[in-house]
Amino acid sequence: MSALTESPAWLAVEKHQSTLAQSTLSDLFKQDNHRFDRFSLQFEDMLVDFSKQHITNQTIDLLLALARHQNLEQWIGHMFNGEKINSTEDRAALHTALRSKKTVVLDGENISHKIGIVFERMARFSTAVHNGELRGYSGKPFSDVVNIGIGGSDLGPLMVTEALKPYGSNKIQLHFVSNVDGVQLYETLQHLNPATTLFIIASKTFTTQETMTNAYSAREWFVTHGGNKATVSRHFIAVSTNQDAVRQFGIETDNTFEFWDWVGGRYSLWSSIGLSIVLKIGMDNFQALLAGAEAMDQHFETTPLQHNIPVILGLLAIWQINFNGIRSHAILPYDQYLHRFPAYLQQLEMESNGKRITRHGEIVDYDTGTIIWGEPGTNGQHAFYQLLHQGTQTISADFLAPCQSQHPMGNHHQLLLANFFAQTEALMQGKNNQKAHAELVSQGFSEEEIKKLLPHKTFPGNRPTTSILFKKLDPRTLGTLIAMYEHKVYVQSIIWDINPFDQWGVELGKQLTNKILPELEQEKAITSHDASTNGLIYFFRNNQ
Ligand code: G6Q
Repeated sequence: MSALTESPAWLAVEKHQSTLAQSTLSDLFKQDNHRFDRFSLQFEDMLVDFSKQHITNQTIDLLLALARHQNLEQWIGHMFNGEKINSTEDRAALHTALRSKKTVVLDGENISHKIGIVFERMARFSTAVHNGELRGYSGKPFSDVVNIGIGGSDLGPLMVTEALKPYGSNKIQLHFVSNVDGVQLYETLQHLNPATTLFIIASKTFTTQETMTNAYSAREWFVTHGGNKATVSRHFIAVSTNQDAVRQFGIETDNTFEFWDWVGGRYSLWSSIGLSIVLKIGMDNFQALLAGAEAMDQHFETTPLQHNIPVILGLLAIWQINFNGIRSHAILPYDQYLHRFPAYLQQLEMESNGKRITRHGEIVDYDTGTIIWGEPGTNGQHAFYQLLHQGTQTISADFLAPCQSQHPMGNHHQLLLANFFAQTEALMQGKNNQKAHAELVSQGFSEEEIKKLLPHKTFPGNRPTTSILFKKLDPRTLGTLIAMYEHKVYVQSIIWDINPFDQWGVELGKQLTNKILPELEQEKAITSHDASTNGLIYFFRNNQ
């Protein structure tokens, strides 16, 4: 047993859970008319209702005691103060500095000043592209921008530009290429004109195999379809921390937008990795996105734990995962523009908290990261909600929706929200035998038919959900939402005593890829792997 799971704070939550498990969520609602007021928090235009979580006041008090036991308040301070909390890489995690209006100093250096310079360059660059001051080799203005990047250098800008489509300029069509599968680059390029296409090579390290392969192929396409080597520099720009590698690729320093090692990949959309965002929605909207995130940062840094939204959300996740055995969490946006939000949060949570070693190098004896997935409602309702309602595992979910549609049309939005509310109510209440029986009687079924159908028509309910409503999905609100989830993930990591800012787990596969690639290109006998891997390689070689 670890110090954490043996601690009085942990054991107290465990004991409380076994008592609380005897009542259902519906019971808890019946016992307390003020549940909604008690268990919901508001921040600016956003409401977070966690009353449909299986909790009482005591649950929150005990989880807060656990947070204090793990020194959560101090750790929040460590992050904002730029301490090297990414211990395995000996780095700070200062994505909050990118959106802070205060001056942030790291290792004696005013990093806010450096950030300001890059943001100014991004603004100037984007204006110059928009007003045609910067043009392609033929003299025509740019019409298309292709962001080549992967993981943190792709998912954030892609999610944000999809979410904020109504704020985007029609002058620029934005494309994202991430997969090393050549079909993605092929499908993107075949509709583009090299003379009016601008490529952003977005890579923190500028060594990522997928991104560099795509970047070299895009350059090859460019020089063989009308461009030439001399004009590459007008059409290729880089976003990176690795200036040397950028120069080696052939991109001038003037065309490079820097960021820094204290910005983690999956926390980098706020940095120059957001250049594609700026090109699409403009600097003012990007600043509004940053301002929304900063507002949430301040809330997280200064609000007492019991009223602190990311703290409560993080602790509820701990409650579900570690004390209620719920290891799958769905993100269900009732907003089509948020269709990439689940994928974005999947990386944020699973890459950050998918760890099994504590900060002190010990193997944990409790569950950490959870499985994050999801799709926009109402599509999910007609696909996988069946398992949420009647499957054998309990899955928790966040439901998200704006109160105002970006494009009101008839009663679509009311219908969308009616579905949202109905689903969370149904997941909570379920339908017992008695109710299902009465319904079948009223539908005219005979007792014999009812006997057969009844078990299939009942719903256990008691499925925990959190509802997040906001006025409108504008840049500020989106910034607030993303920062809220970033901090929620951080809170979980502190309780679990793990480092959420590294990602060593992606390394092993990369190393083996490098070993296998030459084997696919040769005729030599392959014996060095296990029988399955050898067999797969042979099958591929014989059929490629
Ligand atoms: C994110 C991860 C990872 C990273 C990609 C791309 O936190 O580190 O998703 O963003 O591997 O890395 P580069 O930006 O260095 O190409």
